[in-house]
Amino acid sequence: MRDNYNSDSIQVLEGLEAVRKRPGMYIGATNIRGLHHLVWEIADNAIDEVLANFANKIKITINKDESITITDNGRGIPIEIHPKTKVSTLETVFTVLHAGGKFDSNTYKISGGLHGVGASVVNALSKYLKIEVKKNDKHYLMEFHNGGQILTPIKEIGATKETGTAVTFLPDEKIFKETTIFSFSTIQNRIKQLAFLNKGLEISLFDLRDDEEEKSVVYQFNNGIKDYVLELNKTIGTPLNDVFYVEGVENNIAVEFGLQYNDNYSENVFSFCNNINTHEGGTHEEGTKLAIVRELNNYFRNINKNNKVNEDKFTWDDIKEGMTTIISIHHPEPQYEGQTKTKLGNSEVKKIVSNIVGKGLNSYLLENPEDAKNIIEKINLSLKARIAAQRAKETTRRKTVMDNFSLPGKLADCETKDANIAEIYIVEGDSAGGSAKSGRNRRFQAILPLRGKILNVEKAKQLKVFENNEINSIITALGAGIKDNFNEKKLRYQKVIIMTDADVDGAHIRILLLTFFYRYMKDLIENGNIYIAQPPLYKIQNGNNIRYGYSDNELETYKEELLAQNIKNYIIQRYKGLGEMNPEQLWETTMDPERRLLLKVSVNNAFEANLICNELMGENVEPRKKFIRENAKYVKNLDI
Ligand code: 0RA
Repeated sequence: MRDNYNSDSIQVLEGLEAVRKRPGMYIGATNIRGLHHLVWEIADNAIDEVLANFANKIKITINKDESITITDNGRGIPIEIHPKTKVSTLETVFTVLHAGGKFDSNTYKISGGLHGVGASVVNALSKYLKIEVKKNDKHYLMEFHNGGQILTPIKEIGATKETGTAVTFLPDEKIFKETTIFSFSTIQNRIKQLAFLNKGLEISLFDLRDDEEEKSVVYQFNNGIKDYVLELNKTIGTPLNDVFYVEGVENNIAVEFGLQYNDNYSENVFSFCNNINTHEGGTHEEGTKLAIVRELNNYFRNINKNNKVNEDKFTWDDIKEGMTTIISIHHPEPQYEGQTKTKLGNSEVKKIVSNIVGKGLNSYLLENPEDAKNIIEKINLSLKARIAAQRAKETTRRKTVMDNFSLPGKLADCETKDANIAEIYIVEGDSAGGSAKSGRNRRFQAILPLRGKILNVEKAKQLKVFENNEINSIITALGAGIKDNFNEKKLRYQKVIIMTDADVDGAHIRILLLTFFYRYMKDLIENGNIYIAQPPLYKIQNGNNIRYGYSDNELETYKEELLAQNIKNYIIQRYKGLGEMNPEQLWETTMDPERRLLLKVSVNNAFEANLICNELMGENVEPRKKFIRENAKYVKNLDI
């Protein structure tokens, strides 16, 4: 289909001025995310050439001057005159908005889709942009500057036997006011993911900014999604089977799927369409689940002839525990829905995916009886646990009804019933809880003290989670239920603030709490209801003058200021725990809305956060220890 590309299909819509006036509309924001968006945009075009099987190498270079060069070994962007615009196709692609056909499926554009706004947007937001095309035994060059104005019209600069495209752009600092510095690790993470998602593609990153050491990485995964599942699962637990892998194409839709169980209990289903993580799922995920449930039940019925029951025995809830699976599809005309436009809507996809995954899984189970046995055993255990958990839940529910929605005894609730102004502090330890109770503004601040460490939900079976006292108090205090039954309208507090000591134990408790919220009340994180309190690390007192330091840097600054004023008799107190502060101090430094510092936990990238949770919470103790050691305040890492 993409071989029939011709320049006619490029639609001429509007000029580049609009992009410079309202860049946010095209790339989301002009912050560091928006800056990297430019890289994804140009890389997407090269990936399209890979998907069309005309290229297999992409190289990204961060140049000394913070410009980026993206090179591919494809056919080279067409340079002949475009019938509609009367200029070269190359020029059209870089000057006309939506050229490349977001609204026209009859073009080469296939990857991206979410941010498929086209190369012209990158040109509009760049101070300088250069394209080099090698094709027809010639080497061509064209240059733009000042947001897409032609600097050098297309011209031949030499002869070559090679083919390919190289785009260099320098983002305009008048647009990207926050920063124009690229992050090696951000680009590295994304190209590694692209290498997993595009089997066989060799994609490399070079960083030429540091004279002392040139950094570079190269990725190539010849087993695609299979390698991806292996890598993900490795961070979660011990594998129970070889990766089941299948790929297929139907109706121009390419499907790639991998599955592996581990000895843990969390569900890790990830889906992609055109290389984009579809956080909200959609029809490809539905088709996958349908096929897995159907085939596993079929298999179980067949090996177990005595089982006369006709209905399905295993539900998705039984099957998903400890499963890591990735479904990746490439679709020429994706339709996205949902709040963040990350839910695939194309209805025909469900059946196609269900067919391909189902057929593959059926043969895999028959051909690998050892693996099949391990999987079935695991699912049978989950089934038993589910039934037990259901009973436990029913008892709890009955109790709640009889207790007339009684709140946990430890909770010091606030006076207001208005959730819009109410907030709850979840506090580590009874003594800090005591100070917080006396120090708070009881009109709108509730305090829930926790005793000791809370359960690690990543390692525990569902039943244990419901039996855990600390977790039960949190669920009851918040009042909004959990998982699929979570109802944000019933949430009793609009801010849920985690307040723990500023030490390693505090960091651990914070991670355990966040993991619990991530797995059981994900909406809370996604809606921005979860916050981390920031207690001070130091008190600096000279006479009646008291200041608090929230970081080592701040302490140093204060010391320098005092020195500058020739003040030498001051006292520095280092707070080791919340308990060392009296109620007034705790109010002043950490709880007073006028003065406190709260960090909002946002999971912009739920996928990565999930990985961090798994890495930290799974059986493997080493990554967790390492992470906690390195990262007392790890919120920044979640907030990608
Ligand atoms: C359409 C047709 C042809 C090449 C491309 C698109 C193309 C676009 C990009 C963007 C970045 N790298 C690219 N590489 C190729 C080929 C038309 C022909 O055969 O002349």
